[in-house]
Amino acid sequence: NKKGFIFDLDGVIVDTAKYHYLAWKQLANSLGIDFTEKENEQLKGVSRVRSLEKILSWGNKTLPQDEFTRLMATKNDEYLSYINKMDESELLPEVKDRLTFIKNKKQGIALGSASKNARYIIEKVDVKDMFDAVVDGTDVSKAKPDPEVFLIAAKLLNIEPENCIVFEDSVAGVQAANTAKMISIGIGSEEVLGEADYVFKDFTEISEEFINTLINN
Ligand code: B16
Ligand code: MG
Repeated sequence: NKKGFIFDLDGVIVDTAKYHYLAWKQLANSLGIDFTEKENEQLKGVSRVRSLEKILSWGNKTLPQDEFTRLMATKNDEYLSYINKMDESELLPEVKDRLTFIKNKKQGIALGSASKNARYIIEKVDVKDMFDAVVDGTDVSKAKPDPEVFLIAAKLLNIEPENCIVFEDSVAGVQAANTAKMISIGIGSEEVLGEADYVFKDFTEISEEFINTLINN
């Protein structure tokens, strides 16, 4: 039997949240809007458009469409200045080992990310070859918690959603996996990700035995 293992990117494979934070903070502050790590938490798993809408609403600001579009590009340029410097040393602990283990077991592996930069990032940190399918922010029309991103991934893997397992660090992503009828594994704190079927702090807590159980059930 073959299972589909679907990985979110930011917060699961790499910690790019810190770069999103720096880029959004610079942008928000330039508009006179306060932006702390607490606000940044609320942008996890959220699309770029929706993120800027939220920041503007926190600052009680509205912008004409062309200015909005320009600021999104400014944020992304700043974000990419950090991404350009990334290498495999920024992979989160034991992610690569688990990917290799799953690959050696001949299971399906897909990426399911909201980021439009996902393809570039997995190349930068040298895990691109691990994935049989990649679905990112350029492939979906509906953002998480809509299950679209994971359903497309399952389809590309040619594996039924019921036989897929999703690793996610965001609440919206866990909800998307649950709605898709996939097994949801939260990466982070039980307090935040309580809706997931299982929660682990990070991949150091996910044993090969546990992965074997997922494959065989
Ligand atoms: P981009 P994920 C998400 O990635 C991030 O968690 C979220 O903070 C970001 O706004 C979103 O990607 C869009 O990213 O601006 O690069 O298109 O967690 O779904 O891998
Ligand atoms: Mg994430």
